[in-house]
Amino acid sequence: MSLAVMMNRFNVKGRLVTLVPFGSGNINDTFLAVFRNTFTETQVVLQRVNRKVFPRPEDIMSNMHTITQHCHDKLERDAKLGNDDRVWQMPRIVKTKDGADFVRDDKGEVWRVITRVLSAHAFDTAQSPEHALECGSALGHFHYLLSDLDPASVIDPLPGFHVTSGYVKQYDRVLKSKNAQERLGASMEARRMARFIDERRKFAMCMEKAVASGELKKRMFHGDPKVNNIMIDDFTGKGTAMIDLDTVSPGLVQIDVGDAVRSICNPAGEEETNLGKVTFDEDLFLAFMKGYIKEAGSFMTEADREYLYDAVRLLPFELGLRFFQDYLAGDKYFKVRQPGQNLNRARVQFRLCEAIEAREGKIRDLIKRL
Ligand code: GN1
Ligand code: MG
Repeated sequence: MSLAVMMNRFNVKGRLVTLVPFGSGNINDTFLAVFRNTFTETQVVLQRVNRKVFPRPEDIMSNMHTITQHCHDKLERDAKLGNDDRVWQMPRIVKTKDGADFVRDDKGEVWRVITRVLSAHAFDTAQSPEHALECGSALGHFHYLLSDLDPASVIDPLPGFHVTSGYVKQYDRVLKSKNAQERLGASMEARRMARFIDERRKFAMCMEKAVASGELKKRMFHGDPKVNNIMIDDFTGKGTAMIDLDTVSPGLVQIDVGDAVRSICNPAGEEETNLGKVTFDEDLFLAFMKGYIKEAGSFMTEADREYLYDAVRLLPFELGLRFFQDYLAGDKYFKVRQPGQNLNRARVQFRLCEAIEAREGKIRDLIKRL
């Protein structure tokens, strides 16, 4: 079935005028579709959901209904109280012409359509401290909107997601394979990275320990709040939406902060091949955190703040570990365009992690003064 035929199974008004690859996700395949009729234009996003990563599409779609409805209701209440200084937008599910949330094609692939947030853009890297501040505000606002959603009302879309100990176990399993041993044997860089991981095994458990001891409580988190999932309003320059809602589920808000920071405070981006350009930008960090705390400060406890540094250090480590493990396993999870891409992505994250470790005192200080 062609892409256009698939697209036309969904209920969008007008005639399909264009359908092109869109965005830079590592998991799903994404396309932008533009429909027009005499008087209006509608833009939607068509996605083939990665079945290996999300084997139960009905769960992610049902979660999306729950999440968007909850946020919508809260926004309406806030508007009545006059608490809505930011125009917030959310993607919405576009049903099929038969009223379903998604289509399974003859090959078993899962397709869904969501609306595009208009007059707004996301960027692959932070553009300025002002942009970083708006990213922080958007994430904080998103956490605020979801802070009173009962975590039991969503289904865990990806069991084990951001459970660092699970990634370490998976890495240890892969390490024993012939493929991994060959790749390690062939590259000094890969062996250096294996040592980097070994030196941080204890630290890798920090957030899980804090949850187990009751110090930290899971709320709702986004799961993937990297810079290109944060939409900025074209007209006001304000953060206006969080997109890519498939991983929104019970989790630690600190994990989201760590994930957003590793993506925003490294101006070189995730795909940089010149490691010398990978740095931790303190100005971007301070701006991001200011925006975040302004929106989320009201529900954060002392302990919540105490663990921010650990999360900021952990997330580049965890993502580097996930990329490295996937490289050793033969690129089974993250899409690659060339061999060695996952190894390079891991190098970038580990370099960022080192840059953060070298600034521990300063980062902790900045957080205290917020
Ligand atoms: C994946 O597909 P994308 O780019 O939205 C991954 C995130 C990583 C990110 C790194 C479900 O997200 O956890 O941080 O790549 N998503 C999943 O670019 O594993
Ligand atoms: Mg994603």
